[in-house]
Amino acid sequence: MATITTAAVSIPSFTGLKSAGATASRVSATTKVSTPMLSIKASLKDVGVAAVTTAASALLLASTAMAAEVKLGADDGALVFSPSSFSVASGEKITFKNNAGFPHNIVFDEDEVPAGVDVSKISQEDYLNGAGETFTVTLTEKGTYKFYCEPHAGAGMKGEVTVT
Ligand SMILES: [Cu+2]
Repeated sequence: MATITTAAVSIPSFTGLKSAGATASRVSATTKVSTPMLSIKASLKDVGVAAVTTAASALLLASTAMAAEVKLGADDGALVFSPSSFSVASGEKITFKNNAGFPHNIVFDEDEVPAGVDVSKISQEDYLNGAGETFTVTLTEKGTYKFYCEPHAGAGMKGEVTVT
């Protein structure tokens, strides 16, 4: 309950800051020439707004960084996962995306995942056939997972992800 209350309070206050920013920008544009004092005030507000905007951008970047994208087939057409070895944080989204040489699939090896992980729940055995088609999985158990693409494993399409 406490969490819900906090969210309900903080979201409107952030929206309030944003709309105040929009107003400040308009004031600045119309009053700069005639009233220096107002102009300075407006500029100060703009600085505050800029800081808020930067914080929002940083948040956006942080959330983008918390997701891994793996190309199925390299840009040069090689039958590989790209990258083929990477790390993610527990709970981070991993998106596999058809890039070249499809169809592909993503099969986690039951002998090469942390104990207790059910590979049938994290694998995508049905082929991804279309350009840009994606499969997203979230791994929570820490450790190393190995996976491969069934049609291309013989050609070396194998990968490894470490969940930290
Ligand atoms: Cu493949």
